[in-house]
Amino acid sequence: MAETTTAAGLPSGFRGAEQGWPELHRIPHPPHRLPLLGDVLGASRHTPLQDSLKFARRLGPIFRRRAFGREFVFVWGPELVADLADETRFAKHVGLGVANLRPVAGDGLFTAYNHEPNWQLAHDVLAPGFGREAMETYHPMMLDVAERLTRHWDRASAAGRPVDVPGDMTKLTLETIARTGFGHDFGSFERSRRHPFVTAMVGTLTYAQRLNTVPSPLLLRGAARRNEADIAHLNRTVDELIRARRTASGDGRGHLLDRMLDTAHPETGERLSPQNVRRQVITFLVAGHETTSGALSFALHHLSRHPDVAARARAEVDRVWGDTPSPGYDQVARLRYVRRVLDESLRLWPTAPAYAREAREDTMLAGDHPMRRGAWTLVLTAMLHRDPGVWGPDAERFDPDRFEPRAVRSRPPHTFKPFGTGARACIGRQFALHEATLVLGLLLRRYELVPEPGYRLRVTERLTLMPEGLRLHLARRRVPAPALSSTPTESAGEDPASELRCPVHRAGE
Ligand code: MNH
Repeated sequence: MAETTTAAGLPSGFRGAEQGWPELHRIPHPPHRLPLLGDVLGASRHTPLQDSLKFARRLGPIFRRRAFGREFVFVWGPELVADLADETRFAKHVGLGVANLRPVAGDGLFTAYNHEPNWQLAHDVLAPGFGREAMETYHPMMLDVAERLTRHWDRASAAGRPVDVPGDMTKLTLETIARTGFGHDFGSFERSRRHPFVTAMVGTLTYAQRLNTVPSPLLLRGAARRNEADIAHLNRTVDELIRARRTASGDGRGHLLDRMLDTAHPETGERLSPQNVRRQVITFLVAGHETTSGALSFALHHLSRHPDVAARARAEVDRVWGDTPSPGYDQVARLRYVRRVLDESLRLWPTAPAYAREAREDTMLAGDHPMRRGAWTLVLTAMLHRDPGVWGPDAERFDPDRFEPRAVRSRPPHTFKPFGTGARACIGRQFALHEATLVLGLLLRRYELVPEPGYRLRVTERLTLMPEGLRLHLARRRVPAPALSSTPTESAGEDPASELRCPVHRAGE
């Protein structure tokens, strides 16, 4: 599959802003610019996001940076972000990191261009696979994988060893998506070395990230060859998976792969091609695990640092779950406070920290910045989530109460966007939130989380964010006593107004 590339070898979405923003000169940029490299002072190629946050603080709600001889516009001011959420004038832009994944994921959901027919087809065929009914069938599989994690952590705590949080969360989320998506088991918790499939996947992700931060892909020729081999390995493995399911006839157990293979479009009767199914499988494996793993890891970090929050969350788990060994599907949604802990973690460190939007027509951004059709900008979610104008003077402080319903209602819309926006927002949102809430509940109920002395949060950036080197010590709790009375909890369940045609996207997004 040949991708269009520019002379510099960059994906075609990698266009500078000079052409698209007629009044670019009005957008501030950092003061010290180097002729060739651009705004590199105070910037490191390992931390592009965190550098952008520094620039954002200095330069305000819209700013630009120069890299590789091109200009890039960044936006995080709430009025600007809200305007960019207008789907009639703006749409997802496939560029930079997303475009770099095209060789791996092609026209799969995440990397498809808006005009590619396979996006709508795959969205319509797969959306029910992320609806409530499907989630209920994934729940016992998620529980199963989570129990492998707790067995692993029980051994560590018995031996007095700290646990490697990001490493173990990545094993957990990978096994969960492999199991619910394709009925597959990578054996992550049982192996001492990574599964070759995982190595290949991480390899392609790392390569895609490096393409963003290197002036010319020619500098990566050796890595490019390895990348080709990694992609070939991924394709081969997935094709085998698909073949195995095709021959195991009548084995439909409601995995995503079953749906992809068996479901025709509800209106047109069209089906996904085998080539496209392969791309969706790779897409879900890639998109479905690192972001959730990071979200869980940050949440565990915050919980270990805020014993008061952990105690409140734990009390909720004990109250809602009692001593049932296997909480049911509905008992996860009832963990309202645990869910707020997760939201607040995703506020401070949205693990997919930015998304790109482009103008569908010549337009004026927030009445102030003219954009030509096709011009695009990066929305810095991580900075939007720290705007004192929205979140108050203590915006940097971890406080789950910001997500109490009344507090949420008092904020303007489009101020919390960890899952992106509009038609191309995350299809796996409910999946991720259910999985993460379930796992946090199980872990809080079982362990006290003790930080490692002297650990200071450092955030590593691949395409996603992760707390680097986070280790926690665990103390086993006593098994919770049976609840004396089952007090009715805060009104649980789904918002009745969420009956939309698409089971994934709701009103208000
Ligand atoms: Mn997910 C799109 C964040 C979990 C599958 N996801 C997006 C976008 C964001 C995002 C942001 C929009 C990107 C863009 O506009 O370019 N996703 C997350 C986060 C988590 C997450 C923060 C966990 C926490 N995502 C998941 C899971 C799955 C998944 C789990 C699958 C099981 N995400 C996707 C897919 C898309 C997407 C597929 C692309 C949807 C589309 O364009 O139609």
